[in-house]
Amino acid sequence: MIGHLGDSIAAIATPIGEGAISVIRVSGESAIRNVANRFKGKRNLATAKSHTAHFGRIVDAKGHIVDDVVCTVFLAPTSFTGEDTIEVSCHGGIHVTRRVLECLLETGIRPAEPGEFTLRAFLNGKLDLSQAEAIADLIRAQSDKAYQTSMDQLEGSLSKEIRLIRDQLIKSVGLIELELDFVDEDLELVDKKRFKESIESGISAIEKLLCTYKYGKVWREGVRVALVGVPNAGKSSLLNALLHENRAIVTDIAGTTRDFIEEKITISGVLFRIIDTAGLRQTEDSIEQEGIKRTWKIVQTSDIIVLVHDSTKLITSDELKFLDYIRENYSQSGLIIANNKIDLQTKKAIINIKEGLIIGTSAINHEGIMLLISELEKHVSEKSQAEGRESVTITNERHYSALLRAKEGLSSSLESLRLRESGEFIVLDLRRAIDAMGEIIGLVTSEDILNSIFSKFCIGK
Ligand SMILES: Nc1nc2c(ncn2[C@@H]2O[C@H](COP(=O)(O)OP(=O)(O)OP(=O)(O)O)[C@@H](O)[C@H]2O)c(=O)[nH]1
Ligand SMILES: [Mg+2]
Repeated sequence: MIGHLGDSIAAIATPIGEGAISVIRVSGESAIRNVANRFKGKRNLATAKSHTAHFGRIVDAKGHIVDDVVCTVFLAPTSFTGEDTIEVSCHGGIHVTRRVLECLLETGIRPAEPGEFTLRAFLNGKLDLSQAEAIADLIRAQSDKAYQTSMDQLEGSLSKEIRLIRDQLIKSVGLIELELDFVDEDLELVDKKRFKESIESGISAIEKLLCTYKYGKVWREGVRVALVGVPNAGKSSLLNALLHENRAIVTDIAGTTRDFIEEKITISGVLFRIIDTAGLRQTEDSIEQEGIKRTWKIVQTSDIIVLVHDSTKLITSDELKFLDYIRENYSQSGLIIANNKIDLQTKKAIINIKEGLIIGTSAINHEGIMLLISELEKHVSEKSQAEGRESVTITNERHYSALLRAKEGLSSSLESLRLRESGEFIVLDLRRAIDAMGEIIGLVTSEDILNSIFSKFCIGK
């Protein structure tokens, strides 16, 4: 899609549905001229000044009125895309919006691909790649934290940090390259101690950023909380209690939940994805077996595991097996035991579980639910503080993997330095790191990378 930068493109920029207004965005060299051909108003749009709005009508090829509109004109380069752009606000109905769009397309404008407006903004230097990605994150943000981190990124906090580290590395490479130019004269222009310190400070800055990813990712995508346990322990009831609605089917038949159910709740600005799973037990039922397989997969990808135990029962071998698995594979700080059905007050079975935090709950009369919620909240805030919350947070896997590669490059340049290898090796490693940093903000890029980023945008963005 990068090949057709000159074309004028158009797309509906507002959600398809009924609303007060819809906005159709048009951008490109001939954008204003084309729309002007179908616009009847007091002013000729083709000669309109930038940042002006004009009331009028869109008419079809035969001159029939299609809709009343307001056209807002932005002349290059002071528009979002950096090109001449016109935004047509029409009545917000599905059919009327499509009719207006069709009329405009008839003038030779082509439909925009997903993310093509933002791609153009990037290619025209209006924003860098990490800022373009922040726009997609901002639109998708479902919690305050996700909103804040994407807004910071859009404002350029990440770009600034990356440029700072990268510029320092470029200086270091420059020095080594200079020395290589004078290799025959055996001149030592670089103070190796200072050079080493500068690379080490680059590594430590990158490591700080890498550390933020664990929680950056969680803030962007939500904290995954799995409700796990044996059948009939009350997992689905607990999900319903957390959501304050009857989302999951609850019965006294063991094995009610066959497939997992995921629901979202926001606690103190953080999105939590609560996943109710199929009860763990040995079973001959093939549907249930598949459900249990999925439960294990969910356990492996969850940030917090709530083992729901029926407090009226002794711990079962399935629960013990599960706890063994957690002990071997997880940090126990991510385990909470909901000792459920405490309202029944039967002769209490002692739970001899040593790990995790135990909270007495009753999904039926909502006892312990607030405590459970505050523990979920505490878990995230404690962890994020322990990880050292920096002002810049890495939320995107692409950035994370580029930073890892940058760190690798820097580490091997240090190793080459230690082994007194030729400066050429050091330059090669440093260049690798510089390029990886450049990928984050889009200084180094390929059509594949751009396509994979922008194809995930919505049409009209
Ligand atoms: N008294 C009491 N009963 C509960 C409580 N939580 C769940 N139950 C009951 O226990 C039974 C099983 O509850 P579910 O929520 O379906 O249990 P589950 O763990 O999802 O079970 P599966 O889906 O079969 O794995 C139902 O009859 C619920 O009403 C509780 O806190 N107190
Ligand atoms: Mg269930």
